[in-house]
Amino acid sequence: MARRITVGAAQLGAIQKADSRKVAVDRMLALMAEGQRRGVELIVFPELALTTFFPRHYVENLDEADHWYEAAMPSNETAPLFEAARKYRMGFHLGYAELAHEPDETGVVRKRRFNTAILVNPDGKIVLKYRKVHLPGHAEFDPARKVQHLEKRFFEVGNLGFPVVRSPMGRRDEGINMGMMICNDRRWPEAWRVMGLQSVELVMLGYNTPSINQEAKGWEAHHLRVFHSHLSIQAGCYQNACWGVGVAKAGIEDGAELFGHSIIVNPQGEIVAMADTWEDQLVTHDCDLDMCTLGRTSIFNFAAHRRPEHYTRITSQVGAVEPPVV
Ligand code: CDT
Repeated sequence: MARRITVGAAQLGAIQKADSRKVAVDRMLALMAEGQRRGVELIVFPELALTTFFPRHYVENLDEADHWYEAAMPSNETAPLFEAARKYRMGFHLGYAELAHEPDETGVVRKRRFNTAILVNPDGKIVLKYRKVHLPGHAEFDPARKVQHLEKRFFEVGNLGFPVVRSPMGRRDEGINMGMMICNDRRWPEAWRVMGLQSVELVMLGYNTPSINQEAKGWEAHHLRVFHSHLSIQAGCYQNACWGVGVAKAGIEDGAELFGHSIIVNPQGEIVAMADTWEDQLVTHDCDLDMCTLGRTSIFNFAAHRRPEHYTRITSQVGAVEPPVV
């Protein structure tokens, strides 16, 4: 019998700066209730789903921004999501800003800020946590930009790697191999491969991607923004023979446009479901996990074909070097 799970990509329309956590949580609860009616067993919410994409708002002193972060998960405000998971027997993936007090690499306990995602099972238990590794944007206010993208100011680089867990979910009592990445990570094949090497079957990722590239010195065609997002997710799924659920925040948020286009992608790299609004919207697909077998036993049979002795530059080098001139 096929190993199937019905997954929901729960796109969120804009969450404005003035919106409270309750506004966001109530909208997510409505999507979970709809998911329950449509047979969803695992629902995926976007990056920083509880607030506006606040890295567009500069603060001089980071402590002034503490109100954007969650110091506890669950908290009073987010507990209803965990209750809904138990009530509907539905797992969920949630992106949020995390405030932690923990030792840094020197062993000093201090306040630390991460762009985080969690996977919660139908018992309301957190079974996996991921902290964003690839932080785009800049750390200082950039007067040349109409909209700031201060992720490098608001977050530290994640320190949990790209973990994959096998955990029961929905009908799949035997477990599914699940992993997470966040937004910009999807553009980096390294992130996908690290999870592919852990036999990931389902990758969940939330994103907040502006329709306009403020870094572009010249002009960048708008349609390419969506194309590159889809291209990255489709390639990651194909090359690692896994399902992917890419879920956006969409629409005009604090005056800045986020492009939406949430998708579910199969292990052949095909888009099987896509959001077609910039609103809160649930798109679903009944994912056959056995579809992962073809790729991983043929073209992408890693054990048979990978040649890591020729990939050492990937981990020994960061920036590109020039080739020798002959
Ligand atoms: N949230 C996030 O990572 N967004 C980036 C936009 C980069 S533009 C500075 C992305 O890669 O989609």
